[in-house]
Amino acid sequence: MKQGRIIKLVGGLYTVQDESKQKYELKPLGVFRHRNISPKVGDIVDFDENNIVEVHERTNELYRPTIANVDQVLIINSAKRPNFSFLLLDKFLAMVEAFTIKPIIIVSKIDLMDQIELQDLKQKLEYYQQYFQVIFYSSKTKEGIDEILELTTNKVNVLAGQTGAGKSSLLNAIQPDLNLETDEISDALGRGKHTTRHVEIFEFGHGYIADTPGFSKLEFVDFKADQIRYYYPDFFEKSTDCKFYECTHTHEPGCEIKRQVQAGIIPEYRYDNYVFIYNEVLQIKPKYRRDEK
Ligand SMILES: Nc1nc2c(ncn2[C@@H]2O[C@H](COP(=O)(O)OP(=O)(O)OP(=O)(O)O)[C@@H](O)[C@H]2O)c(=O)[nH]1
Ligand SMILES: [Mg+2]
Ligand SMILES: [Zn+2]
Repeated sequence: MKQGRIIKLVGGLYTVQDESKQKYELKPLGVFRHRNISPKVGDIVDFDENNIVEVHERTNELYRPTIANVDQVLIINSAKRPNFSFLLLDKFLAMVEAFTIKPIIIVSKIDLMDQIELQDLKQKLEYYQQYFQVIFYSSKTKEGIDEILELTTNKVNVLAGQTGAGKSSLLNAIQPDLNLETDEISDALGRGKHTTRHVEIFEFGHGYIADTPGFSKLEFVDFKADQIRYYYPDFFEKSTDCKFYECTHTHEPGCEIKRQVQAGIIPEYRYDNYVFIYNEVLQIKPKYRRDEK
């Protein structure tokens, strides 16, 4: 029996790569269907000549894109085209934290900003740097690429970010022979065209990296409002000083988070986005929730 990692799934056919980089095209044993297991990209599996026969236990699972055993998610936010959005950033951060995966913030297309704009953005992101790694990057000038290469080595990395943010361009810069399809911004709103459509993890140097179709909308369908506070690691850490143990940092008196916003320690935009996400999740109709009976 051999062991390898699933790196691609197209039309029910899995591509598995073993330790010596050899690739095999395999189908899962029919028995998986009865056991309610479906092998996923990223899975470590045992296989014979024709079939995947066993799926190893996963450390985590990401949905949409469906990838197992992810070490970290690189959240790509373009400085411009589309414009940098702290709301999108905070949503992506919360989403990745909810999967208990490590997020890394990459500000892409920094070549499109002038010095003053970039300084201003860097300053606004200083607070985030206490809790997350933040990298400033451009596929045009290649600034930041060494840092990205270093932190992605020996890891299974997933790229996330709005369509047009520059995910495929970053992948092409890391591994030019991948030659992924990128596309021109499609309309005046500066949105891309969802050029990337399927999930595959690519080998580069000594790690794996997955491009994902860009999200235009993030869905918190499986979330509960009172859990969002766990997905803001900064708030979670500071919340030990809230008067109430189960403080949601919205309406409660004696809230340390609100105090720190007022004191200028937590940026107002980070807190406002928290309240925005909290209210958004509150409004999701229970019937759409998979986890509520
Ligand atoms: N100026 C500049 N343009 C960039 C940079 N990176 C990407 N672009 C352009 O931005 C557009 C979108 O880039 P993609 O890499 O296709 O974006 P994506 O995130 O993969 O988009 P989806 O596949 O739709 O999710 C393309 O026209 C790229 O040429 C950059 O660093 N600087
Ligand atoms: Mg793409
Ligand atoms: Zn609080």
